[in-house]
Amino acid sequence: MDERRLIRISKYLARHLRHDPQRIGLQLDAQGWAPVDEVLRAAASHGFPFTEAELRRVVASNDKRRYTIAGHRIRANQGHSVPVDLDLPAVAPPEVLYHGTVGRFVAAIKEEGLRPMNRHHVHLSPDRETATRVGGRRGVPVVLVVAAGAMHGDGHVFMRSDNGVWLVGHVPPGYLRFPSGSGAPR
Ligand code: HQG
Repeated sequence: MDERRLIRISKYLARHLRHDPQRIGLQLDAQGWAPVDEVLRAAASHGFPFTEAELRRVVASNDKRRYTIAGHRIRANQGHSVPVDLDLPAVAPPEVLYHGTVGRFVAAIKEEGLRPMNRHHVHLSPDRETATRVGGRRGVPVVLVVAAGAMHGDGHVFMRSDNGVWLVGHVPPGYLRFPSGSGAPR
């Protein structure tokens, strides 16, 4: 199957399973699940038909395991802007996690810490390579080091999504280490 088609389907799923289900008349339940057949029907009736085989292929082959199919239902593993309760257990994080961003956000982050912006949580990466990729979506990546163990010790609740992304409500600036030379606003 054409790689570009899989990416288009994945982006279509992200849009409607994370951000804008109403656009195609889709209803997510409180935990973000939608019936697979309803997703197929809604997409087809809004001008973007794909088959169940294609959908399953996207879910199985997705580079970041963005979606889970369980029984006859599908949901996005994280990244929602619509209110959903993923019902993930709180877990103790490793001592250190990483966040990839770009230089133009650094001054604000030094001031306010990391905020969820349009999502429900701040997303943190388990390793530098992943954080570098995340930051690189927006420009030259700047990788911040997060003292996750210390935060957890101070009572901050961490969760890990089904695809290994760490989630937390907010990271106050005192728990962040910035690379030298990343402070100048651009
Ligand atoms: C920045 C993708 C100013 C933050 C990726 C980031 C990830 C602030 C942007 C997942 C700030 C938000 C999440 C503050 C944070 N002032 N800027 N106080 N606090 N920011 O996309 O972490 O493809 O919501 O640094 O791979 O970039 O969607 O978060 O640059 O895993 O599956 O505000 O999204 O995965 O951007 O990315 P985002 P993110 P998917």
